[in-house]
Amino acid sequence: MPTKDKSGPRCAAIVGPYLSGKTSLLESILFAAGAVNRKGTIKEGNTVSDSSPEAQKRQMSVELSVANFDYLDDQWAFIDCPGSIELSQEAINALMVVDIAIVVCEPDASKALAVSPLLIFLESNAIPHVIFINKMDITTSSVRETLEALQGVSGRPLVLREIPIRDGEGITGHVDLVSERAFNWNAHKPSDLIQLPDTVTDREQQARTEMLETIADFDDDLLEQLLEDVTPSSDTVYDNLSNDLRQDLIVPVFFGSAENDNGIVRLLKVLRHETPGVDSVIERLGLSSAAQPVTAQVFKSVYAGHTGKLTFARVLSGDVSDGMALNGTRVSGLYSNLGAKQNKISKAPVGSVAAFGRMDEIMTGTVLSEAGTLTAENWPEPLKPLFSMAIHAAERADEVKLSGALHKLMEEDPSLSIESNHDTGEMLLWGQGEMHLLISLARLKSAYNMEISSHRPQVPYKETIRKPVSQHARHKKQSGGHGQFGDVHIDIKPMTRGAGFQFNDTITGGVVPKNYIPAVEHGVKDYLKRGPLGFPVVDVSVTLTDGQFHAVDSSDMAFKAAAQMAMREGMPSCNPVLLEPICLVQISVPNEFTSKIQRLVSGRRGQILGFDAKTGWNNWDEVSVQLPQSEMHGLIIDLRSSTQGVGSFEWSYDHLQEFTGKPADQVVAAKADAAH
Ligand SMILES: Nc1nc2c(ncn2[C@@H]2O[C@H](COP(=O)(O)OP(=O)(O)O)[C@@H](O)[C@H]2O)c(=O)[nH]1
Ligand SMILES: [Mg+2]
Repeated sequence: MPTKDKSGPRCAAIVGPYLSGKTSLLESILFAAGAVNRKGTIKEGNTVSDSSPEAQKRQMSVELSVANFDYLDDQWAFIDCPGSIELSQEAINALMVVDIAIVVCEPDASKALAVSPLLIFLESNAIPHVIFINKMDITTSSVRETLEALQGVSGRPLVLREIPIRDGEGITGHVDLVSERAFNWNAHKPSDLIQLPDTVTDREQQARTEMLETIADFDDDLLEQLLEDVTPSSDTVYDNLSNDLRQDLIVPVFFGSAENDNGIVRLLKVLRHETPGVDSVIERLGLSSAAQPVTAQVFKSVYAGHTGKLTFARVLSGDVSDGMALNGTRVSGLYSNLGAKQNKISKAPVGSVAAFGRMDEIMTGTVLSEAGTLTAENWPEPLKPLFSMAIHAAERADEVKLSGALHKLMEEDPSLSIESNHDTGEMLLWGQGEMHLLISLARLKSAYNMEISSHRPQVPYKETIRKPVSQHARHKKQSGGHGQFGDVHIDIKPMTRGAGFQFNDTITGGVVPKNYIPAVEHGVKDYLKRGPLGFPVVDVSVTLTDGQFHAVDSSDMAFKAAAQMAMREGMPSCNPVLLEPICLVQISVPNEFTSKIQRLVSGRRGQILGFDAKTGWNNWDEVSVQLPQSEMHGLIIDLRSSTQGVGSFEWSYDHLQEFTGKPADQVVAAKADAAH
């Protein structure tokens, strides 16, 4: 056995697709380590992780939870991450601070694709990771098949570290390929060491050879030994396995059952011996050259009711003590968590994960230090918004409170954002999908007791004209004392797309006195807020060419009214047309789905501009598309459902485009209805 790194508490993230059994695995690990006396279950809602009301209601993890515990003489912090792709910001932030990731998978080849985005993230950040194939108690498919499918989505060679012992369909134990020892599994009890069954010897030899050959690719000495038929010492094999894992050259694969507590101690022992220390995290974050006596990376912020704000951080160097000032803010309360259970501690040593109390100004992603001068160069940007809903407080009186609560929610979850849409007057909540937003709204209700109404956002249509018109209008009123008089001739002309609005005058001889001309422009602009079709008008020029005034009765107000009248009367003859916003969308999918995207896009009145292999993404394509904004809503939902949940996109507003025909008429009719 190799000597293990004694550098302090270590940290592992449990990640993987929704429902693969991550929360159950953590529970099983805590049970095996003696950190809980009785195992909770997802069904009963009493697991250490998933303590929030939203998690219990949905029986799924909606945010990460931290569990600190000891195993043998080591301290560990495990972070259970939600699996839903809509909540992946949590996992991304957690993964940046851990020493190792445990990727939990279904024992099903057809579901391997679901881990692809996660593996790509781990590889691109060189985060050491192992795969744990769970639910071996109910699987009927072979480990081989699952492994092959997983290899198809992994950029690193997978190294199977054990093989199953089968009895008919069921799995009764495993053989460790390094020690070549066999174990018989017992439900909820430790495994028994048994003699290697004859039925597995051939398979064992073959799998062991494959394992050795893979690691020999990274070690010439080992390769030589294999070529010369020398059996390498188990120290050599262990050293290679842990070095390759630490450098993210290989991905060891284990299997078991979180439900029955099989393969769990095996996994814990591997982690104990092969997990690197915190130094590799410092390097990953880009902080190596910026050493300071005490540093900690913040990866999560939570507003926890009466406790106030909790800032979760991994201590990267030194010891953090309660009361210490970091980045100009005092740590007021220091806690070690076991799920929702908080233990007050006085010191968080290097390597540990702790919750720091009441650091109100400190945001997720911050590097804490006494000088407060550090930033993690490689901290990931928040995920870009994919789906939105227009929201408002059901009670008017809650509007101010809503804005405060939303800001807290965004602090807790950087993949949420809000936008006040200038054109439609709506407040939009943006996130990673419909469920993500529904969970956020449920949290607003449970944490801030606020009822929110939500609906599909309006599309900010505009309109323009296709024909020039000259128009005369006179505003004249004779009521009582002072009259009103303004008279204008204007030319209304279309302009090129994107030109906006222009106002000119060609008045000579003071037929409209200079001081009234701004009022004419004012009147025109006022009208353009809502054109003949009911939408803001763009890309027109208006020129004041002639007019008349009255020495007593003319005024700014009268000229403004005359200009509005001229627009109102002239514009309907200008052949108005609706403009719809078009977005530029970069859709990323595994290339087996690229042809499906074509259908998805044409079904949404979109246009494919081209596609290419996505750089750095094994077997993924990036498809460039133009899509009307009205078709963007729900795109992520359809995209995920046609790509086994993994497709995604980035988008930006591109241009306005004429929108005609029946769908356009419907938009105009709906707007007219809404105005009545
Ligand atoms: N049969 C079986 N079911 C499991 C196993 N692990 C988890 N489950 C079940 O799978 C479901 C999802 O588990 P959970 O831990 O919440 O998955 P997570 O979404 O990855 O955290 C629950 O109903 C668990 O009881 C396992 O090893 N075997
Ligand atoms: Mg979970």
